Amino acid sequence: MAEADAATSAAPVSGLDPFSDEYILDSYPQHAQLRDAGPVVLLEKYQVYATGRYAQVRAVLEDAATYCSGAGVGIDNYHKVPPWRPPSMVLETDPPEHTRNRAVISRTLSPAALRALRAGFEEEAAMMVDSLLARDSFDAVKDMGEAFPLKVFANAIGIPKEGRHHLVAYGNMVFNGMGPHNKLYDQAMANPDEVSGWVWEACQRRNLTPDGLGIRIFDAVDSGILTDEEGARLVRSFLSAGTDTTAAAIVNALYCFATNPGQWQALRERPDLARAAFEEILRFESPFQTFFRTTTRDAELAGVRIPAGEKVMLSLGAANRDPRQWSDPDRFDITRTTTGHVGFGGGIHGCVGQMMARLELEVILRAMAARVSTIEITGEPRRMLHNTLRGMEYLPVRLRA
Ligand code: OVV
Repeated sequence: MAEADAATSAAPVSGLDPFSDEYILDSYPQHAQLRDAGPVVLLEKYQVYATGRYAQVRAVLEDAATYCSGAGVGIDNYHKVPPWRPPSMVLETDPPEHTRNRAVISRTLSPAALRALRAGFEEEAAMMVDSLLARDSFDAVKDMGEAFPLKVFANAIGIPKEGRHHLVAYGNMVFNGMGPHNKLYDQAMANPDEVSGWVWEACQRRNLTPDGLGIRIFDAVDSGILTDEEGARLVRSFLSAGTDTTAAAIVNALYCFATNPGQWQALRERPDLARAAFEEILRFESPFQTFFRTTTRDAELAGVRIPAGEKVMLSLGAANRDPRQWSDPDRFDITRTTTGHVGFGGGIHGCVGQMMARLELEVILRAMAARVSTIEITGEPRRMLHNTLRGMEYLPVRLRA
């Protein structure tokens, strides 16, 4: 926040490209290079600032007045490049609009509302795990990661059953769309009208079930806080943020336990660790790897100058493994203290759906812990090439009772 002065220095320039195949396929050594290049660096290729260090990521998250979201949280500055869709009313806004809109979403995700969903989620998780146990092997990406939120979360919101696969394509647009206009961006945006059109229809009041969470957003329309269009756009946030992120988290959970069988046995012995295990999964394999803020004024971060109007990339994935913050960060340990991880972001924009995500993952991990003795990868997994999310494209798995 301080004006640039003699005590500050220009950011070191880095040749890293966090959106390249090379970086995505081998992220952890690359994250280390990003952190070690300095507390804040200038990414030469994109001319944006970036930090992968925990302390600086946290400092930016906690200072929304200096590092705003209203210019978009992808690499594009919406004041210069028009957004590819009408901006999100929570993700891509600043106070006071953000505060008002977030409160509307927050109310629908109350502890009581989530408690009411638990029994149904447990039943679905048990059915899913039983049916997967009956198969020789399956693709954890399609058959678990995508299948669970497409059924359970989409039912909870109350959207139509037909065409839900569009949600996965839409999440790909939203999250690849936060990156540069590279081949991943172009692939994700291949069929924009059909996908966006389906999602927008699903957000309309007339298409939402009377007992779901989505329709509750329209209470704020009835009380005059939002217009109809704004109500639909807030429902769109559920659908944008709640499918691909959770799908990646489920797949990353399977991957973590399959590759750390001792940790799986630890969870089986103590299923009450399910919630703690999920936090460690988010720290260790963060689904939401990267997003951006934009400086509202000349800023200074760890002694480095960042001029006003610049994009700053936050690498949550790198911060969650920063050895300056975590001891033995590259060890997956479901008994460690994960307090303060930034897998859900933080500050005023910290994930508003995090209790929903925790509920989904907890019921899956508990259903598995009660039934599954071993998790085995049966073929060559393929990592997902993606500008923002960390997950798998294909993960063949066998579960044994
Ligand atoms: C957290 C998040 C990710 C993607 C989209 C949105 C939110 C949204 O509000 O549309």
